[in-house]
Order: sequence, then C-alpha cells, then structure tokens
Amino acid sequence: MKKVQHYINGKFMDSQCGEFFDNFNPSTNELIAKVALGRESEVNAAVAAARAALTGEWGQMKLNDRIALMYEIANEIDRRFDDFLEAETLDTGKPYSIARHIDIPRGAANFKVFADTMKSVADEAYRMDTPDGKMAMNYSMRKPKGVIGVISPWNLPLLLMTWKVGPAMACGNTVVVKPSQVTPTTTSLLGEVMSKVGVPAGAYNVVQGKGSITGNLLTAHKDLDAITFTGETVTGEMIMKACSVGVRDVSLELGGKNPAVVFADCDMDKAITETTRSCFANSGQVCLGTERVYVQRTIFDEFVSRLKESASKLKLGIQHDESTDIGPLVSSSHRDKVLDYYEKAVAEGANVVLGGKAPVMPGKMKDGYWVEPTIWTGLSEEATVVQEEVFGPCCHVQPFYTEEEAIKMANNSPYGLASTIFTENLDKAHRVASQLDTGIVWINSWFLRDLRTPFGGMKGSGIGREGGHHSLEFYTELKNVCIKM
Ligand code: 6OD
Repeated sequence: MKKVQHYINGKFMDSQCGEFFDNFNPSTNELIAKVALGRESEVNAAVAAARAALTGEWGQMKLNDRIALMYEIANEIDRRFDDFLEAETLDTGKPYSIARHIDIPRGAANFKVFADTMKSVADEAYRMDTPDGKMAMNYSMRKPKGVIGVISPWNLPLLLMTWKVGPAMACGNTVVVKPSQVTPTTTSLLGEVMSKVGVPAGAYNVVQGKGSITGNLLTAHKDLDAITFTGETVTGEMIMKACSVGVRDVSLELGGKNPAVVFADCDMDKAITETTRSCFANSGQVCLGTERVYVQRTIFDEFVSRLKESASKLKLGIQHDESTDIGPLVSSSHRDKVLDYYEKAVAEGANVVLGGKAPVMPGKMKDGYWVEPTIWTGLSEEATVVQEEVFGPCCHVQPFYTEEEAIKMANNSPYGLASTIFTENLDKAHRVASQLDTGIVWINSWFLRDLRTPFGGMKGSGIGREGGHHSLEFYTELKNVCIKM
C-alpha cells in the first residue's frame, strides 16, 4: 500500500507515534494510500526546521540564486508532470482533462510568476528637508516575514498550495504546509522536487494530518510568523482568532456564493459556455464557481433551457477516461453535505430543472462520491441554497427585469469573492462591474487568470489580496530606513 509521509527538514518520514490514516479514491471509494498523521512532535520539528533555515543556507542565499531555484522547481514540476497528474487526479477524482490544463501547469506557473515578480521589486525613497536646514533620505526595504504556516484545501490541491508556497519562498520565507487530509499526495511529491533541485533543508516542510489535530496544532504554534489559509469561512474565522494570539498576520481566501449576471444583450453562446464551466467545472468545487445565476427576464426561458441542454451533455466518469468532463465530489462527507443541500432546495420549493440526486454509476464507480449536475429555478432569494455556499455542481437561476435589480440581488450575499457579467454592451459591463461587491469580476468569461493581478475577496470571502506584487504585502515586512545627511 502506498504511504504518504511528512517532509521535514529535507527528509521524508513517518510520524513518531507511527499513526496513519486512510486515503480513498473518490471515484470508487477504494483505499489508495496510508497517510502519516502528524501530531505535536512533527509540527514542532517542522516549525523548528523552518525557523533554523531562516538563518541557515536558505536564509543566506542571494536573491538571484533563490530566483534561479524557483525556476528550477517549476521546471522540475514540468518534468514530473505525469506523476503530479496521476497523484492529483487519484486524490481528487477530477478528470485528467481538467488537471492537465489547470492544476498541474499552475503548480509550475506559481513558482515562475513569483520568481519574475522578485526581479522587479522596487523600493520607495523620499528625500526630505529637516527642521535644522539639512536633508534626510528615507528608503524602504522588504524582509521575509519568517516562518509561514500554509493550510491548503482539497479542491485544487497543488494549484492552491503553490499559490501560497511560491510567493512565500520567492520572498525568502520558510514554510510549513498542512495540506487537506483528503488530498495529501502532491504536497509530499513537491518535497521530492525540492530535494531534487537542491532547496536547502528546512525551507519547505510538510506535515500531513487531519485539520482537527494537525491543523489545530499548527495554527496554535507560537513560532509561526503568519498563516495563510484557503478554505471554508468558518475555519477561516477560527484561524483568524488563533492568529490574534501573538498578533500574527493572516491571509484568508474563503468561500464564495458567486453571482453571474446575464443581460438580454449578451452573446448567448458565450454566456452558456462560460456559465456551464463556472457552475459545473471541477464538480462545482471551485471557490470562484457560480452558484447564483441572474438572467434578464426576456431571455430567461431560453437561457434555462440552453443551460440545461449544455449541462446534460457533461459526462461523469473516471479520471483517466479522456472523455470525462466531471468527476465525483472529493469525499463521502462532502457528498452527503451537497446532497443535504439538494434535498433542502426541494423542501424549500425549488423547481428541479436538471439533476438533483446521486446518480447510479456503473462498475467500480458505483461506490464513489457522485452527485448529478443540478439546476434549480423558482426559489426566493432567502432560500438556503441561494444564500449558503454548496460547493457542488449546482446553481439557482433567477430572472430579473432591470440592471438595478440584478445588482441588488447579486450583492445580497454574505460573500464577495467573484462574479461574472454577460453583455455585449461595454458601457453596461463597466458600470455593473464597478457596482458588484466582489473582489474579482469577469466579463464574458470565467477563471481567466493573470497571476500578476490582485486576487481575493470582500465580506465573508476573505481578507488580503495576493498575486504579483500584491503577495509581497503579506509575505514580507516593510521597513523604513531614515538617514539624516
Ligand atoms: O487562481 C487562483 O490563483 C486561485 N487562488 C484560485 C482559487 C480557487 C478556489 O477554489
């Protein structure tokens, strides 16, 4: 049986206590690996190694050498593309077609883009007159923040873990990563990459484990300088509280209940293609995914019928089948949660346009964690599945008459991560974009990413912005030096 281990101070290891937990293939519910369960001794060892590396070979490395290593990490991920692809699709059940184009390439790109960013970091400088008629010069400099705790999620495991580790390491920090307990493998595989390209021991550490044990121990560890987390808002609130002890910085990328606003003057083909992706890609397990669709009344019936037609064509299947469009949900507990929402939607009066239950799957897949792509209409804006994040392949479609009404409904959410707008009228697109309370707005597209742009959410969707130079705000300390001439 495959073992997934910790990677601490440059070495792969089991837990001192010898405990492991099971990891399953979500497509079939088959046991695929035994994962080491990190407890206090592993968390302490990883944080100590990360602390020591700050003043060791890693901490003393010249910027250009560090940048070169970042490119080497990216190149090695590319060289081991198939290993990452296999590991990621097995842990998540997501199809090759998605992981090959999104997850694994982004794993490499997240190192390259922050290596590029570090090449162009400029310091501020201000000359000033002093009260005694002389002159002074101020200049700012950035220092790594220190040891960063990285708690990463299961929906895009490599992509979202490297989205944190890439900038953290490019800035000269050291990291202790705790990946989700259901998708542990690519984080450990990245340890092999770090060893291969010669990243000094202690700069990148992984402690495998469960959120309720390992995650809590890491979050509470007094020797972390900051924590970055992507996941559920409730967990984010707990991490933020933990970070208040010792006044440690925190970056949170949390949930979303993202609206799409589809105007009558849209290009319908484009709107259907992009909304099918934004609602159902990765089985709806994307924090940027659309779960609320607002469609102008005059095209409502046509839109619903075409979205239904498009979503019905999505093929559920095993990850390595090239014709598979969507896989299962990541775990049996997540499947149960999503199916509870499906039941609640019906209980609250939804009209089920498509799906609404667990499908019967053939062969080995019959025991996997499958749910049907689902479309509802007819619910009030206060209904549970219109307000709460389901994180499954589903959406509610609501008609609107005026632009003002659409904006009001789109903003009626405790979340504010992403939104999409479909219209061919440029003035309207800009006008509506400026009024939507979300950190990211896509016009006539979805999940089109330039990694230099600010990425993050408003309201319950998180705090902080990451991407390009914006990541430096979190991963470095800014210091001002004032010299009197
Ligand atoms: O594209 C990214 O950088 C990013 N952070 C995506 C987040 C997706 C959440 O599920």
